Amino acid sequence: MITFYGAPMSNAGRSRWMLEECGVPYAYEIVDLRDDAQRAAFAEVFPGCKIPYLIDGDVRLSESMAINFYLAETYQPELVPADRAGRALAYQWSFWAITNLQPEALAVMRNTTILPPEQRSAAAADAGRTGSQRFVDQLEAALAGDWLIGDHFTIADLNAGSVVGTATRIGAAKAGPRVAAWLDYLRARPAYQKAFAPT
Ligand SMILES: N[C@@H](CCC(=O)N[C@@H](CS)C(=O)NCC(=O)O)C(=O)O
Repeated sequence: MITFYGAPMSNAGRSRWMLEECGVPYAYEIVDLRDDAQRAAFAEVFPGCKIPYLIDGDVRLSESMAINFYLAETYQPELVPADRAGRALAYQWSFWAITNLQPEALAVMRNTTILPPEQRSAAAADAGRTGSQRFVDQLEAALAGDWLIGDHFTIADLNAGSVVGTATRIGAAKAGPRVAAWLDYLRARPAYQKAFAPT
């Protein structure tokens, strides 16, 4: 049985979504890292002390994108493009989301909600909005059909969609019509609904 450590409204959401896409049973351990006792207990399991974290037999993994590739390749291989160029595109969109868009959106979140008001910077939030919009516009131009790669849903849609969904939901960027329709398809998926249902 897989054990999955995560929490609502965190980077773990995209790996929980992938677990639901794979349809494998798993034990969901919710960890509140702001709670000292829970943090200490989780550090015994994973000294890096970040969620998501996954244990599947001998496999122990952190990093949501790595977890998602492992889960898809192991349990739902059709989510990973079979050809090398398609797989490279899946990596491209996954890294694009987590290294380009996510830090910009996080800058908006930190400077509008996470930091105490006296530590927030309006300039940093504005810069984050500008950066986020640039990347979401890039995606708008790249989305030629319904999905990022080929003619069906892949891990690229899930990994990128999880970050784009957050960036647009918090108002870091506005989705153009193609991105908005794509996000609607993603949010309508039963696995998405299960993963993000209130716990
Ligand atoms: N790049 C990692 C980021 C993981 C991460 O930063 N998780 C946050 C929750 S959203 C966390 O565990 N923070 C606790 C800490 O940094 O101490 C991933 O995508 O899995």
